[in-house]
Amino acid sequence: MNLATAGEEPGQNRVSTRGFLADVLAGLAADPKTLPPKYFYDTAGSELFDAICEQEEYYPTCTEISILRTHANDMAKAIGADAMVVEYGAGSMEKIRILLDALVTPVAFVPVDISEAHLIASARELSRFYPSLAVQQVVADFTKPVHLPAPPRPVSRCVALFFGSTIGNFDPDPTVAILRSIGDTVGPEGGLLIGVDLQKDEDRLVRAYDDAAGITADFNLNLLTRINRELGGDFVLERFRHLVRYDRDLGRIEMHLESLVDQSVGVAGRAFNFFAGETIHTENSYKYTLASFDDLATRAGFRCDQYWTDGEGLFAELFYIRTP
Ligand code: AVJ
Repeated sequence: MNLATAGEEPGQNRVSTRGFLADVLAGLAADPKTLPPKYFYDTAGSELFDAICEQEEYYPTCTEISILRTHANDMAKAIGADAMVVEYGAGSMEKIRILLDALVTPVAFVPVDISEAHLIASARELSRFYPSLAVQQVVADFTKPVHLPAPPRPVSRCVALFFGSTIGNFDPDPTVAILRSIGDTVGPEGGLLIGVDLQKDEDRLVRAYDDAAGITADFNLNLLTRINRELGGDFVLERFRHLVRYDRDLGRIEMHLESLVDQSVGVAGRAFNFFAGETIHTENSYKYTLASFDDLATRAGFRCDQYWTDGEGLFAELFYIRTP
């Protein structure tokens, strides 16, 4: 068992305060205002995200889990024995365990995530269940090329796992770039098993991002709490509200934080003015058809080997092989 964290110095949060500050100042100065969704996941945000996944309206998590449960053996067959599995945006123990239980003698499990605390806790827990599996986590931003650790024994194939429709956070061109960089990481004949949220009726989509219990609203607003705490911001949370819309043309859910009043907010000694109704665009979540996603993956140098969906066609799990 290997629990060393590659990629960054131990004890350091990968999201440097300087990078966070620069991104926040640039985003709030932009028109329209925007903040990158990767900053949602501080400790509180990661916990809120886990709570979102338990909301009845948020269908992606439970749907993907049921697809994995139903087809794990076929997926394991497609991946093959003695694989190194690299999980991008390492999140749910439940999902990875379903696959690990089906895989034949996997060589190593490499979770890659930006939240070090979350990553280490998850890796520890996983190691308890798979004592003979090398768990070699990497703290990294997966939008950039990832340097993989050396496996403890020879690997037949390297397979990236990208669950949860996390890829949906990115616009189409960056998506192609990320998929291409995953292809470079796994190498020729490497694989990619990716979960993609599918287009469906607007009402169902909007409810998934605006749950009745208000957990997604808290998740969105927590970004302001984080800015207040880490960057000396003075956002008053009561003066903003969680806003969700679906852009049918672009096929994406958008999350915003809407200013309820005309106001000025300070961050790190700088002032940002908001008019009532003005929003900070905090997240996109693209929804695809099988064909529209396949188009992006093909552009990134992958060919689809197999895919699996649920009975309602809500979500898809696609297995790609990198073309040489
Ligand atoms: C983790 C990016 C897949 O887009 O559905 C959930 C994040 N945001 N609810 C998504 C999220 C609001 C989630 N991803």
